[in-house]
Amino acid sequence: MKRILKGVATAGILALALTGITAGSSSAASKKLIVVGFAQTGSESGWRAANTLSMKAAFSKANGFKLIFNAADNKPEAQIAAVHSFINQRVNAIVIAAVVETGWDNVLKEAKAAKIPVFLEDRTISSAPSLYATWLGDNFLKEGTTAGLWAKQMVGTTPTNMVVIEGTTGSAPAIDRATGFNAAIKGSPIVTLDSQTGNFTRAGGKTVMEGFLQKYPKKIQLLFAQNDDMGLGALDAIKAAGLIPGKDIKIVTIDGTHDGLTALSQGEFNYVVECNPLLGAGVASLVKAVLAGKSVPKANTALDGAFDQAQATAALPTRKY
Ligand code: GYE
Repeated sequence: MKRILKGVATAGILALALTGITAGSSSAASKKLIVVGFAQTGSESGWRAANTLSMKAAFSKANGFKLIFNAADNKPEAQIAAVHSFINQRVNAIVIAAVVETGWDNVLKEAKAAKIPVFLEDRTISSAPSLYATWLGDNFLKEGTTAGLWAKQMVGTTPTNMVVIEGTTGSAPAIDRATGFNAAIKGSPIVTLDSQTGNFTRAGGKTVMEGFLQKYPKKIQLLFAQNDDMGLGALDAIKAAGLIPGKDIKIVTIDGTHDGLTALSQGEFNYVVECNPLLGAGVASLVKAVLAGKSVPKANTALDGAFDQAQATAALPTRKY
């Protein structure tokens, strides 16, 4: 992540989204389709479901693509195997939403040797930028910072015990959101009692929160869940313990899915930072540009907002994911 963001101007993803994708539909049938292998993380969350839909819609036949889709059940080995298989199938381009940041060098070198450009979607990796064409995703560090600044401002001078439910260990969003959040709460009276992974899933969030509530009875006042789904899972555990989410335990999450904003609108969450999953059109434009020999920025960042209760209520009727 750091490597990419350093000194890179982020550029017009909206412009990209608007240009590349429109050409096509009627002439596409007569043209050769661009074969793209997409290695998706899995189907861990509502965010992921929206991201998969967005990618499938953008990489459609009407837009000139043949998409080979693989979901790796959040297993790094399975994901690398999928990329190997894309290389063996001689696809025109490979898109990866990397489960974890590390372990990519060898397979990316193979793709490079086979002259197949690789596009990173959503998550960043720690390999040298020369091993891939470009990345398009959200700014996870900033999301963590926004969540942390809200927490700091919310607690004011009141000593507050916090627990954290982390995303997939070793994933860019888990690493960067923690870094941003921790830096933002520095100097505040927030004490981190515990921090454990819930793998970005509802079931994981519920199990981890149950453990926290047993281990620290009546002590927890704030929960930072690194995505909506884990926060939603935690709600069940909090209610089962006879506590009121949003009141007895304040909750801040990241993503801004329909379900997350609904919980916020109902007062069960207290703040939600947005992470836009609708990246398909932007990625498809980048693929077309690179295959056409155009130069593109190495990093392309989506813009994200944040919501309090009133803003969530206002946004829900037109929320697209
Ligand atoms: O926050 C989480 C998903 O990589 C930004 O992955 C994405 C994260 C998202 O499963 O819900």
